[in-house]
Amino acid sequence: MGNQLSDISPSTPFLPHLQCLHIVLIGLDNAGKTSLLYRLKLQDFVETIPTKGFNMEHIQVSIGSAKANISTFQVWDVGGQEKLRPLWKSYTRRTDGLVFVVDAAEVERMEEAKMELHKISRSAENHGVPLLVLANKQDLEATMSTSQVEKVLALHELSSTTSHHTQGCSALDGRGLQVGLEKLCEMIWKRKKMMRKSKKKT
Ligand code: G3D
Repeated sequence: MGNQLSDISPSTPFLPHLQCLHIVLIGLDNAGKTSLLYRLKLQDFVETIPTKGFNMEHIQVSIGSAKANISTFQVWDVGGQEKLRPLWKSYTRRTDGLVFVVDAAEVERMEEAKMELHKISRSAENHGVPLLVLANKQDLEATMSTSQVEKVLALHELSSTTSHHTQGCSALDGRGLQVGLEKLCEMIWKRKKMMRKSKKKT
C-alpha cells in the first residue's frame, strides 16, 4: 500500500509533498501508539491488542492549508513492552522523525518514559533526528499539560542538535494530531534542507 512514493523518493530532488517520510512511533506499553497509528490511518478509534512486534502503515496527511500539499508517512509502531525496547534501535535507524508517545494521565510512569527516551535519543543513529513528543489521552480529566510533560521528560537535556516539539493529543477523539504532524514535517524538512546545504559545501 502506497509503495510507489517511497520507491521514488530517495533519488528525486527536494519536493516535500512527494516525499515519503519514515516515522517511528515509540513509547512505553499502553501509551496509545497503536491507537494513534490507526486513528491516523482510519480517522477512527479502534480497539487494540498489545503489539508483539510492530505495525506499519502508509498514511497520507495534507500539510498546511494547500490541499495539494500531501505528505506520505510510512509509520512504524513498535511494541513498548520492556522486553521489546531493545528492538527500538533497529527500527529507528535512518528514520526521518521520531514520535515518542506518553500516556499523559500516567504520571507514575513518566520517569521510566524519560529514561527510555533519553536512551534512544543518545544512540548515534538518532543524532539530530527531529522528535515529536505526543502527550496522549488528553480526553481524560487528570492529564499532565504539555509543559509539565516537557519538564518531567527533561527535554532541555536532549542534544542541542535535536529539534523537538511537544503536542497534547488524543487517539480517542483525534485532537492535536494534525498540528503535531505538521510540526514534525516542518522540523524534518528544515533538517533535510540543512543536510543538503552542508553536502553541497563539501
Ligand atoms: P500501545 O500501543 O502504546 O501499547 P494502545 O497502546 O494503543 O494499545 O492503547 C493502550 C490503551 O490505552 C487501550 O486501552 C486504548 O484504548 C487506550 N487509549 C489509547 N489512546 C487513548 C486516548 O487517547 N484516550 C483514552 N482515553 N484512551 C486511550 P485498553 O483498555 O484496551 O487497554
